[in-house]
This record gives sequence, structure tokens and C-alpha cells, in this order.
Amino acid sequence: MSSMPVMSGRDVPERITVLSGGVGGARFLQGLLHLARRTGASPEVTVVANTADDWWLHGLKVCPDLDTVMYTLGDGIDVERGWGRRDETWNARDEMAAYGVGPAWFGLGDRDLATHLVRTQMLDAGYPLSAVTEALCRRWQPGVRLLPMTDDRVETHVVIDDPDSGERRAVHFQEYWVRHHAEVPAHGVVPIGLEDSSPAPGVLDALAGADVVLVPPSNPVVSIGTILGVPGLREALAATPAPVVGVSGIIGEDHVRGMARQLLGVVGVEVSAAGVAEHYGPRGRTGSDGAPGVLDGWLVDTVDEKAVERLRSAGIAARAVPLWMTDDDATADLVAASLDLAAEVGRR
Ligand code: FO1
Repeated sequence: MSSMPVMSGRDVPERITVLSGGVGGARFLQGLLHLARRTGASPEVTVVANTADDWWLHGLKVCPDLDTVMYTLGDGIDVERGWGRRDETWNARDEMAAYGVGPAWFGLGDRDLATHLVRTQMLDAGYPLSAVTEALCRRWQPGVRLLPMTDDRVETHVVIDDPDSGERRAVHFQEYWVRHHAEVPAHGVVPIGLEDSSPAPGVLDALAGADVVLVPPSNPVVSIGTILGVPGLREALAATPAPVVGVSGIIGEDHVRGMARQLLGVVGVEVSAAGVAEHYGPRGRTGSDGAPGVLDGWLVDTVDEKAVERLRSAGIAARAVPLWMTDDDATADLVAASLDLAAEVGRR
């Protein structure tokens, strides 16, 4: 048995707010719900999800991070991909390709298409993304309240050296990641519309009214970093009475999956568990980009034990625990460790 504190139901806080990107955040949330079942607790969990990966494709609004959380917690996800629907078919995409209409490199599955059709139909009818997400979740029953970070349009673009033309240009994040696998030189991350966006209904209350706020190992640049960039959001995190505890997505000198290593390099943040925590910044001080710090606590993997002392002197309580989310029990242990650290810093 791992050395993790096994929480009893009374130790799991009542109101838990979780910021989330895509796969890493969804896996972490699965562990949180597993911990609740394991301890007989019934916390009220609110998820504030990144929406800047969203992409208008064939006139449809695709929301990867919202859908990954919704499908994962609603048990409709394709588990090994971590995105899209299980038992998927690709007829519509193949028919589009037969017409010579791409992009062939982006997998829009037939079942997944229904989600984008319903979402786009509701958006066209005038419903905000938050209301659309609530409606879609009535089918999937994810067991959490799923909120987009904003109802406004925000899209992350990445400035790359185009491998075909050699010219420098901005492409949508999906093209950088799915077409180019983040393997082309990148020179900038541009969250278009972010500075004009505002928190979606319920987001600020979910931060102010939480007993604990958790920051899972989602991408610190294009997921968590983007959420923190919604005007008013960092200030709400800096001001909440709830302890804010995060989990490193960097183990050793590399990300667990995705493209955090590449993007941290682009924005000039050290690719390490300590570097990411210092980038978010300790509460009461400023982070590496001069914005108000948001963290009270940070979990690093056991291989990064040396980061604990460095973070403590930076004003962030840290612990080294196993971070690999290999199965629901391992992830539940990780969540228990984050809640335990939150309880410790919350008493300060
Ligand atoms: N990721 C891929 O690596 N390849 C794909 O073809 C792909 C299609 C796709 C379709 C819908 C959707 O919601 C997500 C999809 N993703 C795909 C994942 C997506 O790029 C990432 O999940 C997020 O943008 C990053 O978290």
C-alpha cells in the first residue's frame, strides 16, 4: 500500500473547485470522484475548463477540453486516445476526404459530430456556451458542474516556422498539436480574445465559495495558463479564502504527455516541477510573469524531491508524492495527498 494518507469521508471538503484542461485534468477528476466513492463523501465539484483549444471546423464549434471532461466523467470517452468517443466511426470524415475536403489530420468522429451539431445549433439559437455545456451534461451526467472558463470566444494560436513554406506564421493550436505534433519550431503562443473575455457565469462564485481549489497537472501554458489569463480570474484565486493546491504535470525535466515542455520553452519558463509552480506564483506575491501568485501548495513527484525545499523558500508549501495517474486508485491517492496538503496550508 502506498504511503498516502487514506482520507475518510469527513476529510473530503464539501465544495471543491477544479481548474481543468484536457486529458490530464479529466484523469485527475476521475481520481477525485473515485476518492469520493471510496470514502463515502459526496463533495460538490465544480470544474472550470479551458476553452481556448476550441476550434470552428466545417461551421461547427469543437470544444476539446469541455468534451474530454464530459465524456471521461460521463463514461463515453475513448480511453486510450483520451479524447473523442468510444466505439467511434469516421464515415463523415472519410466522406469529406472523398470530396477533397480536409483537414484529414483532424479526427472528427461520427458520434462526436453529434455533440458539435447540437452545441452549434444551441449557440446559433443564442444560448451561451455555459448553458450549452449544461444542456449537453444533462445527457452525460459527469457528476460535476462543468463550466467553461468564459462564454466569450478565445482561441490559442501558435507562431511556427511552417515546415512546407518555411515562412513564419500563426496557426490554430489544433494545427500545431494535431497536424504538427508540436514538433515544428514555435516562437509564440497567442491566446486570441483572452484579454477581452470575462469569466463565465458561476466561475467567480465557484472560486470565492470553494472550500478548496485544485489545479491538476494540465498544460501550464495553454490550459491552466489560459484559464488564469481570463481577466479577474487570477485576482479571484488570489483572494479566495480556500487553499489553492496544484499538481505538477512535469516529472523530472519532461511533461507526462502533451506538449508542455515545448510551450514552456516558448514562454521562457523552466521545464521543471519547481519552475511551473514558481510561474503560477505563491499567493500574496507575484508569479514569474508579474501577475498575482495563486498557489498555496504544490505536489511534485518523488523524483523531484529536491524541489520541495526550493518551493518552501519561494513561499509555496510542497510535498513529493507519486504523481503517475496509472489507475483510479493511484489517482485517488494523489488527490487525497493534494487535499491533505490543502488542509495543512489551510490551517496556516
Ligand atoms: N487529438 C489528436 O491528437 N488527433 C486528433 O485527430 C484529434 C481530434 C479531436 C477531435 C475532437 C476533440 O474534442 C479533440 C480531438 N483531439 C485530437 C484532441 C485535442 O487536440 C486535445 O485534446 C486538446 O485540444 C488538447 O488538450
